[in-house]
Amino acid sequence: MKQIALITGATSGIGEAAALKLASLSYNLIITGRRKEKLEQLKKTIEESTSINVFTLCFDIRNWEETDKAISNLPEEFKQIDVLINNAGLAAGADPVQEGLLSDWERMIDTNIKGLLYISKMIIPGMIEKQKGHIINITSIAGKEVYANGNVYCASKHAADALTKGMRIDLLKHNIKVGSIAPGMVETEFSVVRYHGDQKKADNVYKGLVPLNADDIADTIEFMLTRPAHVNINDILIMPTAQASAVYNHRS
Ligand code: NDP
Ligand code: 8X3
Repeated sequence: MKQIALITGATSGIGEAAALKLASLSYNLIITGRRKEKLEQLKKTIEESTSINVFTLCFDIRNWEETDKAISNLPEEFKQIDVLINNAGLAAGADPVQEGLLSDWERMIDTNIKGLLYISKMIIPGMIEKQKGHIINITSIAGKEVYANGNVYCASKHAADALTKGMRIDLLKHNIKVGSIAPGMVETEFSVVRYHGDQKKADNVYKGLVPLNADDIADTIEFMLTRPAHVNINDILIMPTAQASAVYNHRS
């Protein structure tokens, strides 16, 4: 029987690449996001080229009732989830804290912290019942370091890093692996979202250097998932060669 993986935020970037990678590793998939057409397109792409079954869940992870309803109503054949990739997340804005927008702060805190908690709360009981599971949280270099104008995004990713550690401790006795991947710059829709749709500002983020791409993170997920049962990778900090820290980059 195929194992089942649930990937949040699979409509673009890292989540989409992770879905394609996990399909190639023979996982049946539950993919989530708010953009229904993108979810349906990805399901079609995977199901047309593989023997993988894909179930789509279109909901806003910031909303507890929607999250609860989506997971509670999974069909029987998708209920036994083996792997949870907590990927959905975003940065909104890059302003000094004194100029930050309340709406940006709420989007980041509600998605990156509360969303991660909501979906985990729904999935963990099934893993405890089986005494087996693997949770990978996509955190960030922003969860290790704080940089200018990163304030609330950095705080939300520090929280995701702390939650990873806390989950690992609490789930230890249930044989559930918990780990995180903390990427530096990855070229996805991330910067377009951060700059509220300003493509020019987004392009500038990657100007003169080669950033990571979403497949690099999907490869890292594969590495973590394919370790033997007695090995858990706690955390991987992965950067482009041209990036040494949150603030030191080499641009040509
Ligand atoms: P993308 O913007 O390409 O993807 C973000 C995904 O999150 C989308 O699928 C989006 O789906 C989903 N998402 C966002 N908000 C919600 C919501 N409220 N409810 C449900 N789904 C949501 O960015 P990335 O792939 O780069 O980002 C993935 C993760 O990686 C994030 O947690 C990000 O913080 C982290 N990260 C990214 C880095 C980078 O440089 N790109 C570096 C370090 C970490 P939809 O819009 O359809 O809802
Ligand atoms: C995304 C990477 O450097 O913008 O988490 O924080 S960074």
